[in-house]
Amino acid sequence: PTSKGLSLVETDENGIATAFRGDVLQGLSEPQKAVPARWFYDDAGSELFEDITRLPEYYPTRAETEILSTRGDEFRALIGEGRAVVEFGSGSSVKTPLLLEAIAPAAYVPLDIAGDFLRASADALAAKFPGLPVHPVEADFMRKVELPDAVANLPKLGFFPGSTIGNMVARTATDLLRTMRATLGEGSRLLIGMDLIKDPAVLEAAYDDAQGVTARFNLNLAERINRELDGTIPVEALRHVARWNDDFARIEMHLQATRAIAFEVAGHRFSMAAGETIHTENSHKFSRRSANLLLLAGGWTPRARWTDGEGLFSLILADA
Ligand code: AVI
Repeated sequence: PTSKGLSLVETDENGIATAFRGDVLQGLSEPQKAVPARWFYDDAGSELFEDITRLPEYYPTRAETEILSTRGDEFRALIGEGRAVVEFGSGSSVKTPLLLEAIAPAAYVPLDIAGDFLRASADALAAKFPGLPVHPVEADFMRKVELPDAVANLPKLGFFPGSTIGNMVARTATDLLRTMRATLGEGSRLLIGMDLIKDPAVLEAAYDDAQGVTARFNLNLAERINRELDGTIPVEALRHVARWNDDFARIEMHLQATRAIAFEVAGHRFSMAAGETIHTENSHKFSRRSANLLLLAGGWTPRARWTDGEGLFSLILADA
């Protein structure tokens, strides 16, 4: 599990993730079957996600990296030096160094639920920035986190790149934004990536690439259920679907049954009619206004906004 695993996973004595089992059994029992997207990120899913970020159709990583690598002077002027950067999720190998180079922070605090991943990326960052105090904290950032004493008196900059906020429905997203504000405290700022609404054809291609990597990422969730929860899902009878939901301005990913199927998960029986789907992910896209509204609802005042040259993706700086 890696930095996209957004919730605490408890395991029972059999090593089975009880939270995973609970979410899957409940989600498969709903009229619209659904499994929360955080369960994509086992080791195989995390590797597939890394592959996705390098796909020609998947523009968000490239666009956000372009902003971070070309607007450093503006970040430094607006954010100022000497803050403690608190990253929600372990630092990505590319984006975090770009920000740290630009704003010369006083400390770096990556927060992540996955301890091994956190320590590995913290070590890599510390090696790259000798002299920068790095204080990794193993924690579920969906809840308020106590930051290390060493950064208690420093002004904070929260960093939440990647548009991971878009994987949450508005209620969860506003809860997280408010929790971040509580974690970071008065006078803090937040630099957050939010993907933009665009031509649905571009969006659907980004989530249904020609090489089929996103399809494998989605199908890996069914394979993970089979591996970890004694599942018998006939994965060959599921197909990856990515569709634009215009009412909610989001790409939805589903696993669709190509024929009527029946299977077991953790001793419970389920069936799907031909054409029925399991909803596996939402990826919300934002306009300038809807992004600002979400931030305001979450307790943050937007102050500055950058987009890449093609206007595909935005990074927003907001004040607590
Ligand atoms: C992690 N998250 C921001 C990705 C996204 O674009 O919503 C996850 C993803 N799902 C399919 N492709 C990428």
